[in-house]
Amino acid sequence: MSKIIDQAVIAADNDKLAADLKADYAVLGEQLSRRGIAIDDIKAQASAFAVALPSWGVGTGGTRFARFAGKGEPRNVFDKVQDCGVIHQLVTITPTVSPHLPWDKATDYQELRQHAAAFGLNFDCVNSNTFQDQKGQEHSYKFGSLSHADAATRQQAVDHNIECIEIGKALGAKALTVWVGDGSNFPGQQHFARAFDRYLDSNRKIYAALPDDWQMFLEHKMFEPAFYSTVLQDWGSSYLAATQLGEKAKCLVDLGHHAPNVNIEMIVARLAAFGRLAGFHFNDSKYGDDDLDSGSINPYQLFLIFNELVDAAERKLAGFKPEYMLDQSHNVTDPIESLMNSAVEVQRAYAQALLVDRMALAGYQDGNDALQATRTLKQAYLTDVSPILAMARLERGGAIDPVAAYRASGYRARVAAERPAVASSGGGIV
Ligand SMILES: [Mn+2]
Repeated sequence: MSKIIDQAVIAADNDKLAADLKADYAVLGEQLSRRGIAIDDIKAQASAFAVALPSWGVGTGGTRFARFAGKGEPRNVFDKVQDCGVIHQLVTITPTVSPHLPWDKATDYQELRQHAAAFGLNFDCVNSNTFQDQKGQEHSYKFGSLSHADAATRQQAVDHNIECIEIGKALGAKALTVWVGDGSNFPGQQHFARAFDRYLDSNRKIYAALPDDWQMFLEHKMFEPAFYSTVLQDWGSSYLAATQLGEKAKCLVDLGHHAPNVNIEMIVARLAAFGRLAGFHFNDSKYGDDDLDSGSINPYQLFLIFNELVDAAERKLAGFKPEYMLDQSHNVTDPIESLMNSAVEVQRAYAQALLVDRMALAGYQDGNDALQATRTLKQAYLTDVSPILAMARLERGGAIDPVAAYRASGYRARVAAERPAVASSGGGIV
């Protein structure tokens, strides 16, 4: 496997930190053993955790107002995959890339697949794009795509999604994620029921093109780019659509795509209980679909989501196999650093959730002991699992401190010299 970052640089940085890590791990192991938890078991589970990288995330994002390009941004999908390879080498828990089409179109997908495999990467869910017009496209998506009033425009959007499935097959992916920006900006602009019917009808055509072992992930979003109504605006609409389409259709939860204060962990529990939880686009937000780094604003929410996921996994719910993906927009940081940090934050929430004393929690729930129930969750959440995550990385050849090792490697300066600045290779907010 090609290692982009010199392994000696990682080893040198690890050497500086290894003794402290070993001591911290031993102390935490002792604390956990008093709670009846074997630290090595938690480490093994954290080590097996994986979250996919968004190909569009390694470039600098942007807002409606401006985009401030970074140095050495990827010029094409091959560069994006290489940057993802850097992340995976250092954090060891990001073995897949979720591509976005047509941004990531290539002339030879076998070559692209081999390029990724050389970094230990595979391709995950393929994302279609009918929220913007592509060069030379016959019909505009200005007034919608899969739900457009015009049949030819809808068919063009369907055809694009089917092409995404074909490319995904060549890349070894097993799922298509469909998010549309369709909606309206004015009351009365769109007939809600007819628009949703057209959306469903188009999706049925896409669903019919799915291979047997594929899934179709429906990503809902409350608002933006449409600011009055959105055709798939909430998890209820998403669940309705998924059940209409068939059992291969599931609901994808993007953490930024909900109304403020919505109880996302409860939505997760509901979708998991009824076998329709596709997976996640992880990010964080303060106001809306801010696409901030995972765990940067509300890490307790992230923990509570993983609390439901660990609970669902332990209860072995039918059809429960959620896909984890990051979906963030990086405007003021090096995207590689943000993605590494975010992958670790998601893994952290998972490891914390593994520490919940579920037997005790069930007892408090059944006994109506609200305070002790919530303290049980807090005890897990307040445990600093950093030594577990760092030890897992170290044992897999990654970095104890990924950001420090990355900075020591000089990778960004190296690619800045190799990659002349481009306007944009596709990125931003999805
Ligand atoms: Mn998303």
